[in-house]
Amino acid sequence: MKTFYITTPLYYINAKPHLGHAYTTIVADCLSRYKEMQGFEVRFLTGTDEHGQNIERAAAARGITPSDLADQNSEEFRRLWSRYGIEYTHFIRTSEARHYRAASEVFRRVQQNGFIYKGEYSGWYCISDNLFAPESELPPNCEVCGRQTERVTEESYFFKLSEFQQKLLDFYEKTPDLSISRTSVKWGVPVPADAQHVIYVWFDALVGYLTGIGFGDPEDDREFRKFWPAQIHLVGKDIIRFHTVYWPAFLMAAGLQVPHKVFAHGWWLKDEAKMSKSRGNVVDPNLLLEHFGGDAVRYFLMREIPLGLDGTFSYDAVLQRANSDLANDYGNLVSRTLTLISKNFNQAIPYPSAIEGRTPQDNELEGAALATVNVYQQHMEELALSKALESVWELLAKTNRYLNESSPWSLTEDLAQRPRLATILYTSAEVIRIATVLLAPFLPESSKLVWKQLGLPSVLKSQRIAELKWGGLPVGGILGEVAPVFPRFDKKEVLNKLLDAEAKLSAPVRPELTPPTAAAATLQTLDPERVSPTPGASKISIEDLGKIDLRVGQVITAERVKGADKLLKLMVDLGTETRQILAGVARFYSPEALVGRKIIVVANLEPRKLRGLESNGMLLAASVGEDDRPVLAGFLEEVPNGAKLR
Ligand code: ME8
Repeated sequence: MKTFYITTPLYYINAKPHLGHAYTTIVADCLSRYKEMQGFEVRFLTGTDEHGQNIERAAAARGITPSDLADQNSEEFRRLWSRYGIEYTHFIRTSEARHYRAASEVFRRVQQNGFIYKGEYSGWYCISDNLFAPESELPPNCEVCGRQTERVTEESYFFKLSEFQQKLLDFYEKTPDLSISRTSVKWGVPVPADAQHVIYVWFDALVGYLTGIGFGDPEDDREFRKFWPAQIHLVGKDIIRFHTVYWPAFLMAAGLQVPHKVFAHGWWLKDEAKMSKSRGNVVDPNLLLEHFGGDAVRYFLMREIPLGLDGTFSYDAVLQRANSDLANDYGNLVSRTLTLISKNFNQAIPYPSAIEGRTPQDNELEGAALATVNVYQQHMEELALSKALESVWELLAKTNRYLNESSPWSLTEDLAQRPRLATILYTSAEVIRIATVLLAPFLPESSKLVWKQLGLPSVLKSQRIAELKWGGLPVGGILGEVAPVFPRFDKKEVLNKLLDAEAKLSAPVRPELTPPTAAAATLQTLDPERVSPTPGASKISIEDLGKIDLRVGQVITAERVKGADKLLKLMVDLGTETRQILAGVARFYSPEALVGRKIIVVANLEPRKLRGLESNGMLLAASVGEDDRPVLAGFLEEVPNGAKLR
């Protein structure tokens, strides 16, 4: 049997899944279901990327361990996939023991082959995207998320990316070598024979595509040998470079085959920006599911934008698709055809005579159905999923027109018209059967319901698309119970409900990066002997405000204070001087998480001694939740150290 292996990115678990993650995974599910219906033996891998500084910070900010955060959020992903009918065959978590084994093994092979050396890395790094930025004097903004990068200087292992220049494209002719280990992070796969270092999170995560299907399993790596290299790594366009530059080079260096194809799709936008947790403009896929059902959302996502382009999300557009395409075009065709058969032929599929009561229109529709099967397959092979759906909808529209023109409901009383009536209804029901097979990869739940109503005993998933022929609907077959499959939504009512639910949902945020909403947080000064701001305290004059000297600082070093589990001792660069400040954040931020970070400092506070150490200033942070978790205030744009806030 031919094999097909498809992967989605392994998603970061520093936050819950949003619609963007659901999108990629649904595309992969549709493709894998399609390939299965083409007779392939399919492996479909998804999973979670759990290491790195970003996750360490997110966990610290919540006061839990990275591994607890990973457990919670990885489960959220799995639960969501099952609610959307996503049938992956493999799920890999990069914190699993089998993955540590595989990632170390690939690292070791690359090292043995002479492509790794030890040096010192000093450069700008985005901890959110785990991306190195080009060298420059001032910290550049990350090209993916736009946030300011941080200076990182540490001993590191390097991967000789330059060695693959010839094998890869011209465009990275001058690419410098790539730092592939970190010493400032602990949460990760240790470098073989040098536990001071952990493997760079992208090296680690990409190997997940191998681990998931058994690479490095000493007992049994048959799956790996059978399914690698993957046919498609499906990703968003944000992570093309990792998949098309680093990944093939890592694989070549380890002596492994490179994937056949990396396909990058576009982004869902909201308010004209990429939907992303850190921007706080995400749509909750669980909320959509509760209001529309999984299939309607799947259909909307696959149909609304061509794979590869960006698209703007709106509830209105989902409603429009659900009501007009699903309820009207498909649902209505099914219900009027099957109801007429039920009423007039005692629930049995009628016999379409080849001679009596046959018209050219019947032949034309039959031809259109078979042509659609071909066109649909061509589009699917090119990953043009929305076009494949369009082709099915053209067929449904033709069939609705055919019914309107041949008007079977006006023939029911005339016995002489029985053969004509039988032919019309058979033709329409047979188109429904063919369309339903084509729609099965997209609408796994509702297509099964239609299949049952057609009275077909076979398993829909085991139908072979390429073998679809006219006449598969058995004459005399008894229909199942006919009932509406797709609800029609009252636009106003659903929109109101959605907006209500959205308002109630205090969207979970990447705690270390996104400021919480005003309602949930007040600003606090991170004084270790903190006096909480009193709500409703009396107003102050502008002159009073002017007395507070607020400045931008950057944490240069951070360390724990012995015997004080809440305190961190920070050295903060204020532009013109470096200050020692003690901050009561140790339960929520690790020292590593703060180094390099821009903060806001109350600079003219009287110095005080705490635990025998001088503290010369205070940090500003939001205070969140019942445990008053501090979330440090910061800036999305670049600001020089020492800049005054007014
Ligand atoms: O990048 N529109 O994980 P991640 C469409 N862990 N798709 C979107 C999207 C949007 N607005 N936002 C996210 C990582 N996605 C790494 C991957 S792979 C070995 C490691 C989808 O959680 C899209 O597939 O940031 C994008 O590439 C992916 O989520 C990024 O997920």
